[in-house]
Amino acid sequence: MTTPAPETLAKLTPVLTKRWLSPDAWRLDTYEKLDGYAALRKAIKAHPDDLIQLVKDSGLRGRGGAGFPTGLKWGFIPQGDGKPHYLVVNADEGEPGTCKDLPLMTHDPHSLVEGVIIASYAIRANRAYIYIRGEAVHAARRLRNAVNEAYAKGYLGRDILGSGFDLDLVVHSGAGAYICGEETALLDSLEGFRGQPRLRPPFPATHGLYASPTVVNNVGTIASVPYIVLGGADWWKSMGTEKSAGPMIYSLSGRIANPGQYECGLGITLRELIELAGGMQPGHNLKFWTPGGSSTPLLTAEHLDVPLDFEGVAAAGSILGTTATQIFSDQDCPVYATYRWLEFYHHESCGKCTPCREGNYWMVRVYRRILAGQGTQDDLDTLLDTCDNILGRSFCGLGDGATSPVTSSLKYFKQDYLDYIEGRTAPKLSDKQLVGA
Ligand code: L3W
Ligand code: SF4
Repeated sequence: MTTPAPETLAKLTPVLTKRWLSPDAWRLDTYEKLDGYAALRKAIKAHPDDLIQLVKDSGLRGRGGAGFPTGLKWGFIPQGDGKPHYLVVNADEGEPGTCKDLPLMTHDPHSLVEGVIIASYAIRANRAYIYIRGEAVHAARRLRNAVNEAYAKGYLGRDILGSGFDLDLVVHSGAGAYICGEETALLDSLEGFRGQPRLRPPFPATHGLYASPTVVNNVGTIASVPYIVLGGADWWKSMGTEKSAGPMIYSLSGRIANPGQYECGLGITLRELIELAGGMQPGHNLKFWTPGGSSTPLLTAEHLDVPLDFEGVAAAGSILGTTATQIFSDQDCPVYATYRWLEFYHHESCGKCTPCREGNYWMVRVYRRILAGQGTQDDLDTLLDTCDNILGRSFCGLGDGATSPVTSSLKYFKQDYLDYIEGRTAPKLSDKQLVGA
C-alpha cells in the first residue's frame, strides 16, 4: 500500500461524508450537535423562490447519473396550479459498483431528511417520499428512525418550526428491481403498479406522481441542499469545476488497496483517486475501469488523467454516471466482466420494449458461446449490430446502458475476444453453461 502525497490528500473534501465517522451521527441529538437542522431553520425563513434561485446559483447537478441542473428542475414545477406537488427521492441505488447513497442514509440519515424538508418547502410540496431499494433493510430502518425523530421534534408534520409549512414524509421500500431506479418506473411502483418506465415527455416535473408536478431527485442531490443553504452558492462552487460544481462521492471498488467512498471536488482524476486509495493491490496493473457504473463506457489506463466531471468524462467518450469507479487489472478479463454485466441487464430488463428485452437475451448467449471457446469472428459483428439496434431504440436508459460495456470493451480489447475465438485463452465457461439464459 502506498501513502498519498500531501497535495493529493488535500483533494479530499468531506462535505456530505463529514459526519460519517462520528459515532451515532444517525441519532437526532448527535446530528443537532453537529450543525444538524441549522440549514432548515435558516431556509424556512427565506422565500421558496429564493431557495430555488440559490440552488440554481450553486450549479448543483443531479447526483443520480444524468447531472441535470437541480435548480432548473425545481423551477419547472408550475406554481399556483392548484395541484398537489410532490418531492420523491430516488434512493433505489442499484447501478453496479455504486455505493454512495446507502452509506449516506445509514450513517447520516438526518442530512437527507433535512434536505427533503428544505426542497419540499422550495417547490411547495406538502408530501414527500423516499423510495429506497428493497434490499437496503438497514438503511431503511435508520431512515424511518430519523423520520420518526424529526416528527417528534417538530421538523416534520404540521406548522414546521412555526412557519405554517406542513410536510409529511414517507419512506417506501421497493422490491429490489433495478428498473425502479428509472424515475418513471419508480413513480409507477410508488403508485402500486408494476414498475415499468413511462413515456417521456411529459416529464415528472409536470406529470409525475398521481399525474401531479413532481421533483424526482437522487439522495446525494437532496442531501447537498442543507450544505448549500448554510455555506452559500459561492462556497459550493469553490469545489469542483466551472460546469460541474461541488464535491462528489466517488465509490471505488476492485483491485485497489483501500476500496470505499472518497469525497472530492468534481474533476479529480482516477490517478489521484487511486493514490488516495493507497494504490493498486500488489501485483496488479490497471487495465480497465468504469467511470460511473457499468452503464458507462469502459475507460483504460490511457485515461488515468481524465478529469472526472461531467464534461471531462464525456470528452473521453464515456459518461460520469454515478461516479462508481470499478477498477480492474491485467489479471481481469474484460470479456468475462462484460458478460457478467450483461447477465445483470438481461435479468433486470423489464421486458417492455423489444430491443432491450430480446437484445440482451441474445447478447448473453453470444457471450456464453465466446467464453466457452465456441465463438466466431461473426459473433463480434453480431454483438455490435445488436448494440446498434438497442442504443437509441430502447424505451429507457437501461437498454442504452447495457450496450456501454459491450461496445467499449470491443473498442479497446478486441484482442481479448479474439484470444477466446482463436483458442489462445482457455474457455471460462463449459458446454453446459451455454444454454439457459
Ligand atoms: C423537465 C425537461 N424535466 C430532463 C429531467 C428528467 C430527469 C432528469 C435527467 O437517467 C441516467 C441514465 C442511467 N423537462 C427535462 C426534464 N428532465 N429533461 O432531468 O433526465 P435524463 O433523461 O437525462 O436522465 P435520467 O432518466 O434521470 C439517469 C445513468 O443515469 N446512470 C445511472 C444509473 C443508476 C443509478 C443508481 O443506481 N442510482 O442512478 C448511469 O450512467 O443509465 O442514463 O429527472 O425528468 N425538458
Ligand atoms: Fe424495459 Fe429495457 Fe425497455 Fe427500459 S429499455 S423499458 S428496461 S425493456
